Amino acid sequence: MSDRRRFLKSSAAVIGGVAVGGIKPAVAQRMDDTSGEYWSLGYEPNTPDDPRVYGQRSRYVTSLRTYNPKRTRATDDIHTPLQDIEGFVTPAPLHFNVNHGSAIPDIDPSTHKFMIHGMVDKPLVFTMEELKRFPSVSRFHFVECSYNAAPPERRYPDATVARTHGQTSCSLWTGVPLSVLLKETGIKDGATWIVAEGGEAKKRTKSIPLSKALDDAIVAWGQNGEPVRPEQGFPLRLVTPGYEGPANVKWLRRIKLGAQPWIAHADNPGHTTLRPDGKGRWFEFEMGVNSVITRPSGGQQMPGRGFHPITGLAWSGGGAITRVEVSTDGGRTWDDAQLEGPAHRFAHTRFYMPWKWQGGEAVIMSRATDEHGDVQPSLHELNQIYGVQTDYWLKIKDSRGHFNPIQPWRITAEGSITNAVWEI
Ligand SMILES: Nc1nc2c(c(=O)[nH]1)N[C@H]1C(S)=C(S)[C@@H](COP(=O)(O)O)O[C@H]1N2
Ligand SMILES: [Mo]
Repeated sequence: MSDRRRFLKSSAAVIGGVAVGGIKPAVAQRMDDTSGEYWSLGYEPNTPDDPRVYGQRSRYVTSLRTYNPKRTRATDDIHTPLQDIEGFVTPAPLHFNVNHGSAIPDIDPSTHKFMIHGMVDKPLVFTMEELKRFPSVSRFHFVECSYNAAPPERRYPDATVARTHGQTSCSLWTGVPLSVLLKETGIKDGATWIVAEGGEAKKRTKSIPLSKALDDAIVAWGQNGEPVRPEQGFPLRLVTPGYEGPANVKWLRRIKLGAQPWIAHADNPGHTTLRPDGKGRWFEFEMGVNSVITRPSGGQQMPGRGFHPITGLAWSGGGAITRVEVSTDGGRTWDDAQLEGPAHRFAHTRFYMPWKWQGGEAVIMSRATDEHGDVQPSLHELNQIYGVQTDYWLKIKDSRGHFNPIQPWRITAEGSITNAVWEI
């Protein structure tokens, strides 16, 4: 008899025999006999759609992800409603979602295997159960699509912040550092790159420098305290903190080590910025320092004059956010916003500034700085780097990745809010 059962029996005897006359010994017996099923007694049926079994949000909370139903590319492209997010963690059901032309695979974790091979001393295959025996880490990191906030989504004056910046989300990722697994396999001299492969029908692949794998990449099975959601890569996802979305390979099944990049499926230069000759760069991993005001923001209506705090999110592929400044006069003057600490590295960071709207026109915007001292550029500054005029971004056909200029919102005298990114 286990200690626990012995305890239950003897305490039941005390209750039944001495202390509380009203309680029938049958109660104690049931506790004892059903060993383990006690907690389901009185709560039948214990079905998954019973909200007491798996929680649901209040029916008064209606925030949803959004997508463009007319999209012609064979890519799911579903955006996070950033205007509704509290704090800096994105609830998994509202995490943005990009899938390149394959259905979300239905992977049984009990049969899923993950292989590391190539330029290693000892190729290894891990089951999920074996992976979970390694010491795990839990870290807050954003995943951001390289196309987040790119010109097509920002072209429209009526664009909401979900549309302009909703391809970044932040989760607590739990898993084993890839460096720990590479200690098990060993690394052959001369290995400098890895290629990671997903487990969907098209087996999307991405080349990543080995240095990142050894630095802080995580082979993750947990997201915000529960298993990674199918849309985010269940049962296993590679998380490469601060690197562009495609380097965070979902449904991870294989990593191969080699001496050069593979020119893999997701290595195509459409994700990157342009070289002076107008061609896309091959590799560009780190997402730039970025921020956006999420409230008040595009498409919202100011409820009236008076106190309206300005709040938003900042993040950087360069590490932690150290400063966010806010301007309410179209960039003429700036004030330091308050950061909701601690600011985690490669994570969304909430900023906040008290503000009184006096009625009348105002253009509000935020500018982030990261731990390297990188400052988010204005559109004007980006134009100078590229040697282009603003017109260029409005005309190019394909979207360009890694586009992080300051996002101004115009508040009209009537209190409606529009996207002013091309006007400043
Ligand atoms: N296996 C696999 N991994 C993938 C993708 C994919 O289509 N297949 N899309 C990538 C891209 S382009 C992005 S932006 C992120 C999106 O992650 P999310 O869907 O969890 O938001 O996953 C990346 N990892
Ligand atoms: Mo992406």
